[in-house]
Amino acid sequence: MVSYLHECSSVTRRAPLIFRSMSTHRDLAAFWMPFTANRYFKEHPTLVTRAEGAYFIQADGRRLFDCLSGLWCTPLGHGRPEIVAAVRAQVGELDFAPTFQVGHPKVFELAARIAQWAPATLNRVFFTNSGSEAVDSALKIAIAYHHARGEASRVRIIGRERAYHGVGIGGISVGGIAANKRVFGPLSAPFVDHLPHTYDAAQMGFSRGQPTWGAHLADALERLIALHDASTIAAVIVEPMQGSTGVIVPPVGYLERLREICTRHGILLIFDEVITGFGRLGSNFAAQRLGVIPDMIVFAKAATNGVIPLGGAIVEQSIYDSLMRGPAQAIEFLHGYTYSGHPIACAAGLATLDVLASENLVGRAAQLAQVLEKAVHSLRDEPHVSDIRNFGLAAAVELRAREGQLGARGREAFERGVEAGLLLRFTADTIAMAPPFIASEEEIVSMIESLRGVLRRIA
Ligand code: PXG
Repeated sequence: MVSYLHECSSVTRRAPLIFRSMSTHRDLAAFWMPFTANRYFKEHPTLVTRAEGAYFIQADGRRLFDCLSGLWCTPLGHGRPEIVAAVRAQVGELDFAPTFQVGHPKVFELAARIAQWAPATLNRVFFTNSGSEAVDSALKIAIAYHHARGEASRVRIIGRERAYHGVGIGGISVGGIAANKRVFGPLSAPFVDHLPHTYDAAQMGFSRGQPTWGAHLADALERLIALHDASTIAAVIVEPMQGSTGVIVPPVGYLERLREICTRHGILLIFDEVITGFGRLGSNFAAQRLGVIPDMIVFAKAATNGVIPLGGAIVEQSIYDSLMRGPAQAIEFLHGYTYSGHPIACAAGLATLDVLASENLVGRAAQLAQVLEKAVHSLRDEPHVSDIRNFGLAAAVELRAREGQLGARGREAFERGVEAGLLLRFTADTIAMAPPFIASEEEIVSMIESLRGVLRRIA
């Protein structure tokens, strides 16, 4: 997700990796690809044309194991029949309905079901179409909440270094990946500040699960409060586990301490669970796994198994209640999207939650997490490996960058991975993995063994 990585690689290809269904590169010209080195890709395209279960399939029939569940969004695998059927039925029955001043049954049903998945105190759901919109919505809810309570001075939001909260203006402002912010600095919200990130290779290198060092880093929040005064701070937003920046796992006690400080100062705590929500850590949300309950949870991605875009914010009831004031005919919160609670996305969401529950796939993720942990740490002595991190069914293998060529080794691993039947995700020189919950234990082990082969083959 770090955009700079795509600009700095000068790896030369050893072999063509892909089929070319397009007759000329010109056919690839019109699509401006997101977070991608467009010129490089269009010279060396990697295309997939089908997917089933835990695999993408290329036009020549080659299968690629889906090591990151799409972009962290397809934990039930591709082509899940229950979701396909639900979407098909919905498109025939009610293809669109507004949710401004009108409702349709599935949007209420899905909100109630998501509330059941969340910690008990979080039971009001605002829908969006993406994680970025969900983050911006949550920030607006936080500010509106304080405003409604007569604390309109609370407008500052605290994010964290290395955070990824999407690409909306709010998300960019509280995000902490410098390269993503650089050009857009002038658009940044004026009242933000950032906690330090929690990664320290010397203290926590090769930790299994949560590092034991680093809880004290939460005390930086006290310093920001001392600097800005609590009366100016609306919320703190953090990913419980930072995904995009390379699986940075929260130190034991760190989030607990953030929670305690926020509560003491009347500051809302928002967990951005776009990656960790719906089972990735072997629990419904990271909040339950870690036993730290925020005031809002932001979600997206796996909520519909990636089939139809849907995101949202799950909100503590008292926050919702505090905004339900003024004349009953007046709109309480001036915010929403044309497609908030789109019926087809809701149908996909309901089917996804049904499958997750009926097959206890969250429990399965917890079980597979142990297999992944054991397997991934066996790569420790392989070439180029500088750190390995894991939490739940997610792991990252960090490679040493080549001198003066940040990202080049990561890209080469990606390309060698395709040759070895893996669709890997690389961010600079870090490989992130978050396999589908429906993968077998053998497939997890074999993904790591294939990666071992890749590491031995790259320069
Ligand atoms: N918050 C978090 C924590 C995310 O990880 C977003 C917000 C934004 O969501 P949308 O739906 O607007 O993209 C994200 C997205 C990767 C990768 O490879 C991660 C994301 C997106 C694409 C790739 O780690 N995270």
